[in-house]
Amino acid sequence: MPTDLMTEAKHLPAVPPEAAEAYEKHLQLLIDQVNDTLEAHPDIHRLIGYNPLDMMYANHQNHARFMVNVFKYHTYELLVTVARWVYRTYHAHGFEFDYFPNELTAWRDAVKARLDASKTPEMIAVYQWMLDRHPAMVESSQEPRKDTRDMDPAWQETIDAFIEALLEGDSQNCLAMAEDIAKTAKGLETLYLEVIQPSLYEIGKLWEADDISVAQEHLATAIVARLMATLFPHLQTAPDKKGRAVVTTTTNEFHETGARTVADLLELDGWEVDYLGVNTPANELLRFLKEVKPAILLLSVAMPFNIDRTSDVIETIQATPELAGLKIMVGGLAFSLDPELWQITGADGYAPDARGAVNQARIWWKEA
Ligand code: B12
Repeated sequence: MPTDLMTEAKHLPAVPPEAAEAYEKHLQLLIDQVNDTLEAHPDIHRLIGYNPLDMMYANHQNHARFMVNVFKYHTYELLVTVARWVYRTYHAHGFEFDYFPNELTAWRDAVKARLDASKTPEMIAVYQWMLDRHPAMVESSQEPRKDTRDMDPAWQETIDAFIEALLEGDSQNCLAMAEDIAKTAKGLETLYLEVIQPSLYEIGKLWEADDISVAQEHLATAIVARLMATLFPHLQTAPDKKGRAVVTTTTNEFHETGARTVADLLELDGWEVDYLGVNTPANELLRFLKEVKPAILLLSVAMPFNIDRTSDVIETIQATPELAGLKIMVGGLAFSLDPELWQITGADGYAPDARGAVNQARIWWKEA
C-alpha cells in the first residue's frame, strides 16, 4: 500500500465527542438519505454491478456503524485498512469503482444537510479526504494483500485437503481428518489453531474474491460447528479447576467459531465455561454476570464496527459495583490489524488467539 495514505490518515482532524455522538444519534436519518440519493442515481444498477439493491443498503448500514467507531476513537489507520478492503471486496463482487465517489459524496452531503453545522467540519474533512484520495484508494485496493495469520507450512497439505472437503460439503471426510488430529486436548488445540482457523480464513478470502458463494461459506462454517460439537465432549479437561468464565459476543456480532474455540480450550484447561454463543444483548449479559459472578469475561469481536458496542458493555460492567474484580479479556479479528487497538475497549487484557487467551486466563488465575 502506498504509505502516504496511512501517513496522511494519521493527520486527519479528531472529531469532537459531541459531534461523533450527533452522527450516531442521527445514524438512521443519514443512512436513509444516502440510500435515497444513490437509489435516485440514473446509473445505479450499473454502478453496483447489477447486484440487488439490498447489497448496497447493507454496505451503507455497515459503513455508518463503522464510521461511528472511527469518529469516536479517531482510528484513521483502521479507516484506511477497512476502506481498502471495501473497495477490493465490493469491486470483486461487481461494484464499479465509480460507485465509491458517488457514495462518499452522498455521505458528506448527508452530514452537511442533517447535522448541526457547528458539529460537522471535522467529519466533512474526513469524507472530503476520502473523496480526494479515491484514485489512490483504487490503486491501493488492487495491491497484493497482507495475510492476517501465517499458515504453518507443516500443515499446508492438511489445510488444502480440509478446505476441499469443506467446500464439497463432505462432512464425513472433514470429521475423519479432524478425529485423526484431535485425539488429545493438545491435539484438539492443534486442530483448532493450525487447521480450522487458517482454513476458515482462507474460506473468507475465497468469498472476498467472489470465488465461492455465501452459501458455500455458510456450509463450511456449519460443518466446522458440527465437528467441534462432536469432538470436544470426548476429551478430558485439566485436573485443576480454575473458576468460572463467560464467553460471548455483543449484539450484531455473528462470528461464532473464534469465541467457541476460546470457550472450548478454556474448558479443557479446567475453567467452568458458560458459552453464551453470539449476539448477546448488553442488558442480558449484565444480568447473567450478576447472577453467576464469573472470574473472567471474554468478549470476541470480528467486525471493527462492533468495537464501540463492546467498549460500551465493558464500561457498564466496570461501573457495576457487584462486578468489581471481574477480569475482562477481548480478542478477535477486529483487533488483529493493530496490536494496540484493543486498548480502546477498556478491557483488562487481550490475546491474539485462543492459545493466548488460555495463557492470559491462567496468569489471572494464578494472580487471584
Ligand atoms: C464464517 C464467516 C461469517 C459467518 C459467521 C457464521 C458463524 N456461525 O460464525 C457469517 C455469514 C455470519 C458472516 C457474516 C459477515 N461477515 Co464474515 N466471515 C466469516 C469467516 C469466513 C470465518 C470466521 C471464522 O470463523 N474464523 C475462524 C476463527 C477461528 O478465527 P477468529 O474468529 O479470528 O478467532 C480466533 C482469534 O481471533 C481469537 N479470538 C476470537 N475471539 C476471541 C475472543 C477473545 C477474548 C480472545 C482473547 C481471542 C479471540 O482466537 C480465535 C481462535 O484462535 C471470516 C474470515 C476470517 N478471516 O475469519 C469472514 C469475515 C470475518 N467476515 C467478513 C464480513 C465482511 C462479514 C459481513 C459484514 C458480510 C456481509 N456483507 O454481511 C457479515 C457481518 C456479520 C456481523 N454483523 O457479525 C470479513 C471482515 C472483513 C473486515 N474488513 O473486517 C471477513 C474477514 C471475510 C473477508 N475475508 O473479507 N461471516
